[in-house]
Amino acid sequence: MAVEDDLARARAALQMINPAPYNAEAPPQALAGEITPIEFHYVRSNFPLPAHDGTLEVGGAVDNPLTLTLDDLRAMPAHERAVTLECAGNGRLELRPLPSGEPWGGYAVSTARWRGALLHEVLQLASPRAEGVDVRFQGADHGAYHLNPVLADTDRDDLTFVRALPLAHAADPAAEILIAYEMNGEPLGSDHGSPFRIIVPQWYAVASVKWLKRIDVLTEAYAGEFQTGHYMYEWADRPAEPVDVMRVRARITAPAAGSTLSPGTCTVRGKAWSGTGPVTRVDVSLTGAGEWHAARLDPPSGPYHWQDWSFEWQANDSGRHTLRARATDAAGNVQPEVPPWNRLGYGNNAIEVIFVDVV
Ligand SMILES: Nc1nc2c(c(=O)[nH]1)N[C@H]1C(S)=C(S)[C@@H](COP(=O)(O)O)O[C@H]1N2
Ligand SMILES: [Mo]
Repeated sequence: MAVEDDLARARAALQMINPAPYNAEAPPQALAGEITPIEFHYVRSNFPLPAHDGTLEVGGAVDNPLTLTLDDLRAMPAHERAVTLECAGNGRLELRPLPSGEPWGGYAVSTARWRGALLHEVLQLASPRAEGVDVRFQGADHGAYHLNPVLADTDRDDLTFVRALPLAHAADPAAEILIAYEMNGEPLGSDHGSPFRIIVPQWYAVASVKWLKRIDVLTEAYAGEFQTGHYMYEWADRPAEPVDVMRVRARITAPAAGSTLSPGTCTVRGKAWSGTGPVTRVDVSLTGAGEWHAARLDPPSGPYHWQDWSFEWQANDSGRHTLRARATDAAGNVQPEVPPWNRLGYGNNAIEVIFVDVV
């Protein structure tokens, strides 16, 4: 009972888009601050909340298999990073024709401070063999899954959430991948993967496996429903590609879409992020057509953290106005005008358009 009350409280501030499995967007104010409060952080789960026995097995092609507890992870050097997580399906609702999948608007994105042990140090303890190719992460969550008609019956009846990363990335100290047990200074809550989860900076959040139960080093590339079935960009005109790093994107957080303003100076502001970041410029358009104006862009306060931008708009003319914001990142990626349509609706980073009225 107490547990259910806690869960209800934790979920009260979110915009639910699916009750079972529980999926919910952040409220717009989640994007206002540097860090999203836990109760505003979006939640995306493919299965019901699992039971977790508190242990983590590390095995497969390793010389030294391990069983770790939360205390073991806490006894290792702790590492903390603010990491912006975005669901690969964020913005799916804007795509036409509407792909199947959770109908995310634009708020399946949040930033939290994650603290945990470093994955590469855990892997070092286990000592992967030279023939290792991928590192596979298994969640404790599982259940019926009928979203892919080509799945084997056994999987349709009971599938577990599993993802993998290339061993070279998982074992790279520079990747700063965490086995996180704290979020914003508190023990991980059940919706976010308690007692511990993976956090993969810069990747769409599907890589950040919650309720982590097993880590296995594999000697071949992993194929599985959440790796090579779903979470693939299925393009109309070229071969499919795996969903990996977050595409460059800006959101407008003020003024609110559809709001009415008085004439005068209006500060247009928002957030911008990229998995191939940092973001190096944000431009604002006030007409819906060309004519982009450079916004002021704050430097990132961390390597995996969304950035603030703002633009002083002289909103003197009454009437309806079209505001757009477009981000460019350090790798030279720019947001497209038209959402990149793919069958399962991932990676929509099209330029946001809002309307406001000056009266
Ligand atoms: N075990 C497990 N991990 C998971 C998922 C899941 O369904 N099961 N969903 C993934 C997806 S698609 C996203 S977007 C993020 C969401 O993390 P959050 O709920 O903490 O925001 O978790 C990822 N990790
Ligand atoms: Mo996701």
